[in-house]
Amino acid sequence: MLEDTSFAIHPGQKKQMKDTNYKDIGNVLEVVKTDNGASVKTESGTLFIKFYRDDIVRFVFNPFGETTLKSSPALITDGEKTEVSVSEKNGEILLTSAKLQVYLDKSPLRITVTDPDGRLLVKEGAKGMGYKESKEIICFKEMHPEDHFYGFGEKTGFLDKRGEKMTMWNSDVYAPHNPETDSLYQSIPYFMTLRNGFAHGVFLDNTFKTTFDFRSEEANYSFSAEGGQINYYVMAGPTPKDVLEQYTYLTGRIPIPPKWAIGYHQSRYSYETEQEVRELANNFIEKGIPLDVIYLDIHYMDGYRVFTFDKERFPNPKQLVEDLRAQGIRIVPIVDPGVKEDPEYYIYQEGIRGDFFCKYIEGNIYFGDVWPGNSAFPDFTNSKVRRWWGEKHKFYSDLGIEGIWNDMNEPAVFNETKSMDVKVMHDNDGDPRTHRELHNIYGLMMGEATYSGMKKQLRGNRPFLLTRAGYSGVQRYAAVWTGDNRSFWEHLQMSIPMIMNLGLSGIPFAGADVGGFAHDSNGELLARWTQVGAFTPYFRNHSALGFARQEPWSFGEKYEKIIKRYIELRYKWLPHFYSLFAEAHYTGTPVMRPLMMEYQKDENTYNLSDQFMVGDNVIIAPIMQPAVQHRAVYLPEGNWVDYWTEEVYKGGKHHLVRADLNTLPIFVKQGSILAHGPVKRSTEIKNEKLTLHLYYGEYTSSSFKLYDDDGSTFEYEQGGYLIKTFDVKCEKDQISLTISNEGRYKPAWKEIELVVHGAHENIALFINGEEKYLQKKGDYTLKVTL
Ligand code: MIG
Repeated sequence: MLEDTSFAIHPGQKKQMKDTNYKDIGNVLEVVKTDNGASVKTESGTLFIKFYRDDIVRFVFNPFGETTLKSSPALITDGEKTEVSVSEKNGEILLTSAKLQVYLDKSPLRITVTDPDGRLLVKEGAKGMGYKESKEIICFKEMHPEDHFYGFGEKTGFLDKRGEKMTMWNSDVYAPHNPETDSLYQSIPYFMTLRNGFAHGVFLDNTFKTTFDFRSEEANYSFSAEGGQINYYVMAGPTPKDVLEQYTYLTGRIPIPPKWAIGYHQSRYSYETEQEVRELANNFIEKGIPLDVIYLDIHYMDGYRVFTFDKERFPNPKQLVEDLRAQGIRIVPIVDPGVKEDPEYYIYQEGIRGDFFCKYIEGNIYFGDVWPGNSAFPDFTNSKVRRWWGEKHKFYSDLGIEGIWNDMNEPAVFNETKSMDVKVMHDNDGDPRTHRELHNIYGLMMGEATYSGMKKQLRGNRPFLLTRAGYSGVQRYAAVWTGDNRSFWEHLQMSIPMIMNLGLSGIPFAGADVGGFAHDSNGELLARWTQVGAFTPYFRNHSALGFARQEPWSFGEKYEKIIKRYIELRYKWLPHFYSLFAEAHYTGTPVMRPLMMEYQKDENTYNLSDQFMVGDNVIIAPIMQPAVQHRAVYLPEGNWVDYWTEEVYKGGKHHLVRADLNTLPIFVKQGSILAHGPVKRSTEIKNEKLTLHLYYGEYTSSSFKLYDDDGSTFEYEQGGYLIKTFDVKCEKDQISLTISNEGRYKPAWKEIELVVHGAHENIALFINGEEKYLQKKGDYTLKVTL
């Protein structure tokens, strides 16, 4: 391949001299006020400006035809009625809502968006919106020296994407995941800008291949698409959490996951037989290592035909699922989109008879080579097909299965382009579009089909779905894992900013293959990776065929002990995690956060890629290098308590901390609360007990919302939940704890144990205004039962 030689940088290479001549969308000819904004006629088309709320405004422009307000399936709302005033002053047009101001320069048309105080969000300068005859569209915006950029879904590299150029094109990338690896499995054409401590968001809802360029020019960034309309939203912030709330108002939030899905998951490509799966489960039980899920990768199927089991390897899947379930372990099978071309296979037959597969405009079915060999691909852009595919999952739910793993749904195909022919014409519910346009939503639509189907089959129980591919909105259906990483320390390091940016992209339920997928893992790496995994929202150990096994005991007792300790720690923290998942469900705020989300004015956090927060009061600073027992940790303002030693660290500076292989550095902010449960072997074991840890610190305060519900049904949508809010206020010699309750769920735990850390003598504890306890002895710990 010529690209792999020096020919790639030959001076005559055309590629290097890409045509950058965009046509500007021209001058404003006329402005007409509309319900939620304005319709602006320009020399080359019509621009719609539509407010979705006070704090969200959309810009749509079609340079090649009628502008339409149609949205991609990422959107779950048409917005709400918003007061917008339109006026004209000194030749400039101004649209205002309570939280945003949009200025239009008329010739040429240039847009500026500010907050009500005139603080700049986005501004067009020398260049604005444009297009090329090739049907490309582009938007330039001014870039300021203070700008930092986050989000963009699943990208390699560091947290802050300033200086990067990124392409969105769902791609199956086996193994590399290098800093320069660009398109991965997810396309989330959205980002958040942080400028001088204020955040705002931009979402380019365009399903074509899109590019976000923060590299090519010093004073501008751009976002562009290979086709379609200019169609983007500006979200006002001003905090990163506000931006997430605004973005997920548009694209939806995660359902509360079933409790079992936030436990520990064990996977391998593949556990190949029923026997092997049973032995695996027994091993966990004998060793007392907690486990909630075992995955079945592609070997469970009959010749890789989805919705089948191989009769020899898995003679009695129903019994297997039932027996494991009795042990508190669930089975999650893989389901790929490719359907084997086999006239004697029922799914293929139904797909052909129902006309459910992707086709060319000429009518012939598109076939691609994947695991089962030549295969057809359901056209998930068609709601009939989604319904059919969803109903097919009865095959799994009848066996007692409640979780599905969608892989290869970019879709990945074994060919030169690695995917489906872009000329394939999707049905798109009667509005046919090419694969070039809809490629990036194939995985999202498969997710919708699978999630909705499973939800129906499970009759009231929550399904769990894991997906590799997605587009904005994928969080409504699935958790996301970051695909085929490798057992390298560098990949452990990279997983942290990647998962944080997924969280900043509306996808809070995310994680990487713990231990690394390809390549041989080792004890030290697995131990350190498990420490991290225990605090990432999605926690699964997975590894590939042909490489070292990496179950917790694979590298000897020394490592097994440490790995077990951290899986147990995850179970201890489950009530805390569950509360954070509920927060994500209600607000869009991610479970795992960059420090910048809580400390947006603190520059030290802006590109901090090797530490993260769990909720708003815990900092995890893992060791991610071999043979290293020390690291620098940045702690923002406030006092921080070492979770293990209770040593107090002053914030606003860096510290050198020591952490032997047994230790994951965890810091808890003074004044805050952690919720712990008992260590259990599985979330199915019902020995509920709740312990709250309150970290005393003079003149500190916090608010913690403990969330609980039955963990398995959708009753929480009808008030079947409990939110207990704990407002903490610590003063010189006193702690006031105010507790309020919401919801009607009666939790399994009957009382809460409260452990106060760091309280010195004579501290009075007030609960809802009543003095409950006076600390007498100097043992620095209070124990009361609430
Ligand atoms: O390598 O199904 O990312 O997790 O084990 C191609 C086999 C197919 C890719 C997934 C990986 C999974 C594997 N799959």
